[in-house]
Amino acid sequence: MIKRALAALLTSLIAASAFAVDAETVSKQLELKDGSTVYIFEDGKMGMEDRFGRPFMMKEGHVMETKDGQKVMMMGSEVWRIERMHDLYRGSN
Ligand SMILES: [Cu+2]
Repeated sequence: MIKRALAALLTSLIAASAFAVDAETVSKQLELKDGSTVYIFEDGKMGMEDRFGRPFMMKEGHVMETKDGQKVMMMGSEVWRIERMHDLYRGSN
């Protein structure tokens, strides 16, 4: 009986930590001048979201300008990670 409760507890702990790892993959979020958002993942790669919150592709090397005038160069185009993030936080839409 105790063993079974322990196993259940372990399973939920593992599930919780897997979720935490996913949540940590975005290290920075920048608002762009045109209203879109860049998500910078922990490995330095990025994903784009338009001003309506829809993920979109952007060519690597593209220079973007943030609202406060910073220039950021596109590294990677991790559309799938943005979509996965949406599935995790907003439910699939
Ligand atoms: Cu971009």
